[in-house]
Amino acid sequence: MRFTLPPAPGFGSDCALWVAEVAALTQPDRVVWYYDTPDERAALLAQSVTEGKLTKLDSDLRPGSYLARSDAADVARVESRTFICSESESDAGPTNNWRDPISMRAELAARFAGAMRGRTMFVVPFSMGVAHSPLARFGLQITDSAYAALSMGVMTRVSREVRTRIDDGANWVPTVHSVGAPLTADTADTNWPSNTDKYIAHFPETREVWSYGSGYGGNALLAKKCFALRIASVLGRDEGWLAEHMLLVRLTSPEGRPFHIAAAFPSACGKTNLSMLQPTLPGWTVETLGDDIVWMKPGGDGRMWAINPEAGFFGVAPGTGPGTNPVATSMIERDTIFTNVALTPESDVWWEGLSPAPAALTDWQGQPWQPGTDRPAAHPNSRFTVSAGACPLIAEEYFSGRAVPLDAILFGGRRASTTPLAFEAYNWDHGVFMGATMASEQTAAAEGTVGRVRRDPFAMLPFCGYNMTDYWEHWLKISEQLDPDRAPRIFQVNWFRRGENGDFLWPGFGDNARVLAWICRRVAGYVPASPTPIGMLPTLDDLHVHGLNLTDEAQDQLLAVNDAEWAAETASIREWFDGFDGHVPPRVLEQLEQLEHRLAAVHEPGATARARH
Ligand code: OXD
Ligand code: MN
Repeated sequence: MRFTLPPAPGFGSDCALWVAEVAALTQPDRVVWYYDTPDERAALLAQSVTEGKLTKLDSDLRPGSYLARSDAADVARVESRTFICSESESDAGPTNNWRDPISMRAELAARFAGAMRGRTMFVVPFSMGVAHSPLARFGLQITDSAYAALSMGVMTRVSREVRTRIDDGANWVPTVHSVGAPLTADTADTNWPSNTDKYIAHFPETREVWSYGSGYGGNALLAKKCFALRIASVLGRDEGWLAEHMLLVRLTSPEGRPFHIAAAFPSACGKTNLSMLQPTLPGWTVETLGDDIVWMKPGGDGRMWAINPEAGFFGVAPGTGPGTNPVATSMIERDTIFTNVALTPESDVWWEGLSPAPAALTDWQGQPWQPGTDRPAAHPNSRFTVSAGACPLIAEEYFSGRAVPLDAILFGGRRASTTPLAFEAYNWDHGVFMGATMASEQTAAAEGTVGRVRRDPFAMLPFCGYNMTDYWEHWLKISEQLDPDRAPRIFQVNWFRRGENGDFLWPGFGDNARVLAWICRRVAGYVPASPTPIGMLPTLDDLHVHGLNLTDEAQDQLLAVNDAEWAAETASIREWFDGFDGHVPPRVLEQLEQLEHRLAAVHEPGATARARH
């Protein structure tokens, strides 16, 4: 028998009809609308504990908190099974896995047919952004995973009001998720049902997401990467705004001036830590607005206005501890869902970097673990899921939904060499070039070889829902709606440069405030910067590093622009641009030429390091 996916409902159409069509295809035992009210949440948590899908943690040590353990083969985003099914292949571009929408619909229909048998189908109406904010967007997630429904209740604003607004004709994005593990009379359920066959499929023209086979993070919480980045980037292209993989913070200077900074770093490169930083510089304060996604839009005043469309944090647990992120550590003391961390004998959680290892643990796979065991107790991509409202530094905009005006945009990644601690772009186009050529060592957030350097433009390589070079063009074009004197200034940062012995040269964490303060002072026009071939650099004095006891090597290397490294970098950028078959926007190519020219000019007789710009 041949099955078909229900047609996309289209903006403003009847959601109940579409829900019925999805149910007819997937054949769940029951359909439940889930509004995440306190009663519904308590009941679903209790049921998940009874079914063995969640472990309740000790109520005194970690009140209101739970542990989930995933299948060992379902622990990260699966980029190789993430598809952009645009009508034309060139709209997906060379950095995405393209699939023809008609054949993908047929392939998915065969997978989704009967996929929810024996299970409950939850229908979760959610808003990205506070529901009445002009930048908010609505969606529906259908899922057969209680864990996904509960997590959506934390990560987005789930409510009956959203359903009413949808029923009244508001636009909404349809998303469907199945773990792909139907139950029959002779199949027993597992604690983490999933399927080795996985599909994370996006249909940009019809704004749909269909996800099959995985229950983990961005594969399953479809409001996050699938909607708020991949589909939203397409909406932004068509409507004149940007959906970005960025954190958002407000720094207030000792004089009381607020600065809003958005920063794009690849997954697991410290966005959560930076968004909750505790400045070591006296007088500066930080408020947290978001740690993963920013939607931004030029306002009529020529400034760029930004919101965090999410309502919670899905943060990487390992490495989060009182020394690295005391704010997050206290934020997850209660009411948190942990996934793939270790369990203590007292029924609390533990992971590498939280505290000295306890004498005995149960590891993320449920096996006994002691210090000295040759595998980590917590999976490197283990996570906490917690409401943003629990963050002690959360900004008022989390409640009001107001947008904030951006003063600076940062691009960064993990680079052991080449990229100095901080520098500023000469202008918007140069900043777009910096974003487009970002590179970082790969982390455990996605499948793949950890540590390999890959280009990750705008930290959006896995998340841009359309052709990467069209996306760069869109970034260039959007500046036409900005006032050059009020547009956010663009910077590049790298906390991860290493010395000869492999140690990090920069202390990072709270001391990153020294770099952010320099950025704010640049925006305010209080400090000069030195033009170099790669951009405008601070001096160590400008970064107020006294008292940090930096080694001689760190003082020498943190801000160094090394000729041989940059020769290799420009050659590698050129080679990478060649892979785009002549589609790199001329204004981006021009930036590469200018960079090469500035690097060459430094060696011309009588040249100064002064840059051409
Ligand atoms: C995330 C990611 O979960 O980027 O935020 O992988
Ligand atoms: Mn992310």
